[in-house]
Amino acid sequence: MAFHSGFVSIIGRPNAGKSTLLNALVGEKIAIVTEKPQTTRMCIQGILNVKAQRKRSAGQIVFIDTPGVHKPDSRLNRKMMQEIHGALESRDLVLLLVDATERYGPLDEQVLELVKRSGAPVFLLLNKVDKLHKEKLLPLIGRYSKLHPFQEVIPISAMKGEGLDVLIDKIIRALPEGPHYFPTTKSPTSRSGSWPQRSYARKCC
Ligand SMILES: Nc1nc2c(ncn2[C@@H]2O[C@H](COP(=O)(O)OP(=O)(O)OP(=O)(O)O)[C@@H](O)[C@H]2O)c(=O)[nH]1
Ligand SMILES: [Mg+2]
Repeated sequence: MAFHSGFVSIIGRPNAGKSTLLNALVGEKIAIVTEKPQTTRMCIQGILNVKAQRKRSAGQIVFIDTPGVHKPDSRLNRKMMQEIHGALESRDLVLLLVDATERYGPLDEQVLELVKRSGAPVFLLLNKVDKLHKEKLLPLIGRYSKLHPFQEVIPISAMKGEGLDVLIDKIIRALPEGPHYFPTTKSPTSRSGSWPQRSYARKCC
């Protein structure tokens, strides 16, 4: 069976839950998570090796966690925005993460513009659905779907691990056939869930 692989950037405004998602996907605490916005200051890579399952190919996903998109009004902020631009250039797929419990605002607009300009295929992830009243989810998906022809719109809870099996499955299907970008020599991390994999992390950019 074919092997699918590629680079997947996680983009969103500060505090959307990008680093929480990266940690949950690779099963390790490789990125700092706090309530304080703009915690992540440079790109961090997490590598996830996925085994073949039923009709899905095996693959390797290189996730890139980025700083939250913000106004580049200081030297550090400009450097952080450069990291985001870099992560958008060298990717096969973008995961645009929004906090589903927050109002869609100018910062989200700014993130979407960046993603649109990159021309990348985009999955929209509605995060923190564990805090959202269930009846609000469908209208929210409807509203977001009108903003851009997202390849997928997937509700998740990065904190509780909800929706991540579906997400990984769809990412593998969306990625092109490709090589192992990184060796798979590390021992498997223990993680509950139905997608056996080996993962490890490194800094990027
Ligand atoms: N309830 C809930 N909280 C979440 C979820 N995902 C993240 N959080 C919380 O949201 C806050 C921000 O999470 P981070 O992962 O640091 O967010 P980030 O997007 O990486 O933030 P920056 O690096 O500052 O851009 C933390 O308090 C997380 O615990 C989720 O699915 N549900
Ligand atoms: Mg972060």
